[in-house]
Amino acid sequence: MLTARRWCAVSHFTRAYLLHRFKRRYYTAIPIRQMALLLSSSDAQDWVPHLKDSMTDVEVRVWPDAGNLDAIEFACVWELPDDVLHKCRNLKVIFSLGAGVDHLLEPGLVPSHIPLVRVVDDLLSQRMVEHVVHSVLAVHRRQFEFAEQQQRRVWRPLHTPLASERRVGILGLGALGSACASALARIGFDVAGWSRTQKHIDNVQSFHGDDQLIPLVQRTDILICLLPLTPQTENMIDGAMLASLPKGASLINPGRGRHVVEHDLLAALDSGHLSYALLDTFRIEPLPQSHPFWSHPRVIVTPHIASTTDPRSVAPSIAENIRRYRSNQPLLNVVDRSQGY
Ligand code: OXD
Repeated sequence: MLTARRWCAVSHFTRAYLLHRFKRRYYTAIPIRQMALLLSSSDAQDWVPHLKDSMTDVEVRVWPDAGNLDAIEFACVWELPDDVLHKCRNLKVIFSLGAGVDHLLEPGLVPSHIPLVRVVDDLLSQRMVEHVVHSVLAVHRRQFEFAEQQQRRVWRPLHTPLASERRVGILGLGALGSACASALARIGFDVAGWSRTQKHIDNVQSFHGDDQLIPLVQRTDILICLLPLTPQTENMIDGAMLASLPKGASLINPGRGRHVVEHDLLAALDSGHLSYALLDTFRIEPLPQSHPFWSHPRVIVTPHIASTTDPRSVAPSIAENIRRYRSNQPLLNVVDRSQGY
């Protein structure tokens, strides 16, 4: 047994030799765990430089080159192979690369005991504001009717009310919905919004709870859906809700395709009750070639572009959350799995 007294007594060379033997024997048996982040998304290459710049001490690995899964402590995911996260035994936090997390909450896809963080980001909100303001103004200023008149070489001025005479209703007043509500109110629209709990946004009337959903819809000329997709909101925009809109109203849906009962929407457009549907999200994406939305004269299809996550601003906020995790501070923007967002 090598006691402290004997250790001091041995020569410098003997100490160095003994230390060398000790390291060879034990250090090689104990694997040195390096912290790694697994990235899984079809646009992973756009994220890699920004993640690497934001967190120099974390190794960024892109699926399927994941290496030893025991080293993975963080995962940034959008498209995700079925069981990979369940195999990462040391996983600490999962970051969604988008605002919506509905697809990640499909049963069994991500381990339910690991915190899941969603994107809340100014650039994401700004892009959504641009999409929504553009869409509302296009309906409000009758752009689609003038385009149709142009096809027929018709010169016919159509009356456009003032923005203050147009009632806009937003379903969902989270980060995106409230940014859009404020921007539309600043332009002068008569804006109201509906959410589960009451919200206070300047110049925006707040409706909340089940009882106030239909009253919000009944006072709305342009309905915008920015709800999270949950079992409670799936198929919410159905025949009954569409029938509650005033005749001639329009729908803008950058939320999720599964909020809308497509058959009911087509019926409301065909009967003339609804004027236009501007759809950016669909039940199946890409929208199948044979889908009636493609050729419907009063449906405007965009390919899920309303807003996109920008790695320039989101990578630093992922790094900040990792820093918070390591210093035992509460994480930001953690999904409440009981609410589904
Ligand atoms: C998102 C999306 O949820 O792109 O961020 O749809």
